[in-house]
Amino acid sequence: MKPPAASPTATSTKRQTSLAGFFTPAGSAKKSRTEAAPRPVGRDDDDEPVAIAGPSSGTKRKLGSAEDSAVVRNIGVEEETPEERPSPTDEDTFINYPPRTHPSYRLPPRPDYNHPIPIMPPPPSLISSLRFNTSPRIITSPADLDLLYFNRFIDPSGARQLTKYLLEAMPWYRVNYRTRMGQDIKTPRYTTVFGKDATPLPWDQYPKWSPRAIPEILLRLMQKVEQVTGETYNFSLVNYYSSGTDSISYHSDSERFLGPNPCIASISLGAPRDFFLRHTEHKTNGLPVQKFNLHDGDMVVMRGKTQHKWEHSIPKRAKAEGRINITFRKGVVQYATENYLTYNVGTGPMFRWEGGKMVEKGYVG
Ligand SMILES: O=C(O)CCC(=O)C(=O)O
Repeated sequence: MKPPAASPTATSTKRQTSLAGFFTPAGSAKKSRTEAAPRPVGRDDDDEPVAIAGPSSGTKRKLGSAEDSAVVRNIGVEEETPEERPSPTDEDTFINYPPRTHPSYRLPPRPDYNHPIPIMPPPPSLISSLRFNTSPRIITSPADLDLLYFNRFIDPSGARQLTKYLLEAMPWYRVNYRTRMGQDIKTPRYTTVFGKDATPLPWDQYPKWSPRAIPEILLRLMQKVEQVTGETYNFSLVNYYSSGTDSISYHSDSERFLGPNPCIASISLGAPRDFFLRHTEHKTNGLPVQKFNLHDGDMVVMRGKTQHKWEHSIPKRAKAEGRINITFRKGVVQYATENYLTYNVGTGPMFRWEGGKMVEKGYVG
């Protein structure tokens, strides 16, 4: 059993507002140990084909299918009402911001590098409201599963403010794409992505897609998550599920561009949603689907063999309120940047959260 490694980084409760020293001095970056040859891979099959282009469209999943409506058997998570859920046990705040260097995220020339819209800085009240539960439950059964479950990683008051801020501050996309098999896919949720792979390729030399700097609040969260997971990351993918019809179907994040045994940290904000995991060989080994009901502020960290042996999903539901999901991952080759921008930003219009709803803003950036 692998205990969560504590980071050696010192804790600081003071907010540092200056961005001076954010840059990595030119030429100081060391070559990444994890650099590997790029290998193009297709989109992981996490979105369902939809009927937007005639014959190639696939079957649409019915809401509340038999599997989806099965009673949620939380493993490692007691059934609790929000009021009964324990408060954070280890309440500390952010560390080490802004970073001067980072082991896997090569810092951008500017903190707002390639943002399609100005992303308003997080209000100091949001920063100071964030408190963290840094004591996870370790879940290593059934076979091949290796999870850390942080009940209310972010405490409720901070989580509420963070949800509102992210909704309003982020550029959002609803990506449509065609698979190599010719299927047209409409991603059934809003997405956005920031970050750059660990290679030393300069920010302005990506031929197809230019990486976007990780905005302040996500970078702060990333550093906190690094501290409690003992891993480093360089991408933040953010999903917004506006209702129960928004979803992500069974997939694994086992792409080669994430390196072997990728660790993915996944934070939930807003309304609860079911999160299912099924073993890749469940049809032969009979392992049951593992069902969690993720609440506001919870964090699940998938590590070890989990991405290779288990698939995860957020199934559609007849009724659900808005939920944001933030993931942190580490891309080790250039293709990671291309893949994530292609499938989480795409070439379609941008949306912004205005007046309590998503408003299409056209093509920006
Ligand atoms: O929303 C979630 O909790 C899961 C998101 C996810 O699986 C992904 O972005 O790959």
